[in-house]
Order: sequence, then structure tokens, then C-alpha cells
Amino acid sequence: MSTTTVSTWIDSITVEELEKDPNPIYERLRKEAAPVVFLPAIGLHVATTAEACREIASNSELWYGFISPAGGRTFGHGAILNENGPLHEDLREMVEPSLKPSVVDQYVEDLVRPIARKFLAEFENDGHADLVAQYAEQVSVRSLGDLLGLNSVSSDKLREWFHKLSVSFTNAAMTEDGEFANPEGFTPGDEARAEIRSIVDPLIDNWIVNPDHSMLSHWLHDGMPAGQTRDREYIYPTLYVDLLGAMQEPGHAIASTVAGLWSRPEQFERVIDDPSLIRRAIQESVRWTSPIWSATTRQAQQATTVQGVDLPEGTVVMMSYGSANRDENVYNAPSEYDLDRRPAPHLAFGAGKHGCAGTYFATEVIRIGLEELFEAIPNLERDEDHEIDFWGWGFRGPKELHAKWEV
Ligand code: V55
Repeated sequence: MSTTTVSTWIDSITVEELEKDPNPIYERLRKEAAPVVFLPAIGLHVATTAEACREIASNSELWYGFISPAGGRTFGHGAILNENGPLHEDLREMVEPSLKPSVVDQYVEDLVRPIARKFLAEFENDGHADLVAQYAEQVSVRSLGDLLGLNSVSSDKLREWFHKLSVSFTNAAMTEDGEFANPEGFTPGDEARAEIRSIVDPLIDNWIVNPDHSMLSHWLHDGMPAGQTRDREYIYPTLYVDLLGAMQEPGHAIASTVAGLWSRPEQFERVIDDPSLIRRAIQESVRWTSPIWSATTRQAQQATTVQGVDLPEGTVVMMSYGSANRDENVYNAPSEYDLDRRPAPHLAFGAGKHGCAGTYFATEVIRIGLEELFEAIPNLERDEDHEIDFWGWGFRGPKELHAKWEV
């Protein structure tokens, strides 16, 4: 930073405060700061408004997919998030076939409903549960785990992996000199990666000679000349993306939807009585508390101006979609969960060429998970003995969600 820069409240924002609750800080940023502003705590700019995020995300010629320093340290480089041009096209073509809505419709009910039923059966007669650990995370990881072909990896192992990768990916604090402020914070990610390799490498060895219908087998074989497979080193960074965000976020969304509805008891009752409202409840939930709150970056390929802010070539901008989705210029009373608000587009799944490839699949997992939960336990209530503690800036959702019901 230049020596003439005047110290402001923005300079004293810490990653810890953001993780506890980014909302009041971003509310003030949207009100008092430029829509794209440098945040010293992370050594990057952040885009805070809907207009700024949309403008950057939709211009993929100027704004390339990029990965934050902590993200690159966690996944390695060459993930789908930060490849551009033909390599990015190849990775999208690799992941998209099983995620196309018409394809998802063919398998998702048979995949997810039995998984949801199995986990519900484990606690539905208990009269109480932590819906995050016992249900939302379980349904999320088992559904994608089975789709990928990781049937032999336990759900608790998949949960451990995404938790460890997430801690590492979001270890975003930087020193003034551009060094990681907490280098030891990458250890969980390093451990998870080593364990993933030790378990997935033998599976890949087998898929190379015995292709099957699993998504990872398709990643290896699809679009390759006969007798050839994609190099595993090419695939792994994108597999880590899935083993973090795609594993974690449907679970966050299931839990945040329940928490949002609990903030409006009358709306909660309406959704229990009419499951066709669940789709609307999910869209409002991911607007209200976006699971991927601030985890993806773009880099300017040349000097440019965004919403009046001049940015030099090479500027890296963190897309704070969770803030864009609470932009007062787009939504009335944005901090309130409201099933009845006039639907407006949101940015919970990003936009443009790097927009989420799993939007439809994830939304279906969330929908079926909630349908089965509300069907099995229509008298579900919040357990008021526990606070609902939302946590996270990169990724956000309730840490625990305690429910009770009469059995
Ligand atoms: C992002 C998404 C991820 C992830 C890390 O959009 C960052 C950002 C879908 O998974 O693992």
C-alpha cells in the first residue's frame, strides 16, 4: 500500500470478524465504501454490490477465473475455478454431462430419496437431533459421493475431508508483505489431500481399466481417444473443488433454509403444509445466507473501470456474492428471510462462464432432502435451548441446528 493511504476502519477489518458475521461489515462497505474496495486483511479487492459482482462475473473476456492465494495453496493450480480458455472448456465439458438438468432428472430421485430416508431412520424416533451433523451434511456428502463413485468412502470421512479442505481454503489472512498470516492453517488441507490421494488413486487405477457409470470414471474416459484417459494430475485439483464446495454447500443450504424458515414460524408452517413451496424457500435461503459467500475470485486482464472504480491490470477481486445478495438496491429488508418477497435474481451460484456447474444437481439434493425431512417429521421444532450460530465468510451456514419434536 502507498504511504499516503489514510488509515480507515476498512484497514482494521479482520478475517476473524468476517467469519463471525460478515453482514454488518459488508452493510457498511456497501453504504460507505466503493463497490470494489481493497481489503488489507486478505490483500485483495472485494466486490460488494450486486451490480459490481454481476458486471465482473459476466465479462469473462476481461475478468478471468482466478484462485485466491489460500485457495491455490489448498487445491494446487489448474482447478476448474482458475483455468480459462480451452483448458477451462475441457474441464467444463468433463464435469457437465452428469449435471445437465435433463440427465439429473433421470437419476436424482432414485439417488437422493433413499439416502435421505436412511439418515432420517437413524434419528426420527429420538425426538431431537442436530440437523447439520446428523442430516444436512450427511445427505449432501452421500448423494455426491455416490454419484462420483466414492461409494466405498464413508460419509463421515467425506465430511472430514470437506471440513479440512474448507478450513485451509478459507485461511485467507495475509500480512502487509503479502505472506500468509497463518501458514500452519494449511495443515488440515494438506492432511486431507494426502488421504484423498491414498484412497482415490487405487480407485482411479481400477477405473482406467474397468470404466463404469460413476462420474469420476466419466471424467477419466469421456472425450478421450480410445485407450487413453485424462491424466489424474489434471483431474485432482477439480476433484478437490468438488470434495470441498460441492460436498459442503448443499448441506449448508439445507440447514440455512430450515433456519430461515424458523425465523418466520408462519412461513415455516406453510412450507410444511405445502411442499411445493420448498423450491421458493430454497431460493430465498441461498439469497439470504449464500453458502458460497465469498470464495471465488477474478483477475482483470487489462486496466478497467467497474462501477466508477479504476482498477489496474492484474487486479484480483474476491466476489462477495453473499453481500451482493443482500444489496439494499435490489432487495427490500435484505437481512430478513422472507418466502413472500418478490423473487429477484440472485448470485448465489455466480454467473458467466465460471458460474456454478452443479446448480441444478445441488438444488435437487437440497429439495429432496427438505421434502423427506418435512414429510418424516412434520412437527419439527427449533430447540430453543441452543443458539443458531451461523459461521463463515468464504463459506457460510449454521454450525449446528438443534431440532426437537414429539415422538
Ligand atoms: C468455490 C466453489 C467450490 C470450492 C471452492 O465458487 C470455491 C467458489 C464448488 O466448490 O470448492
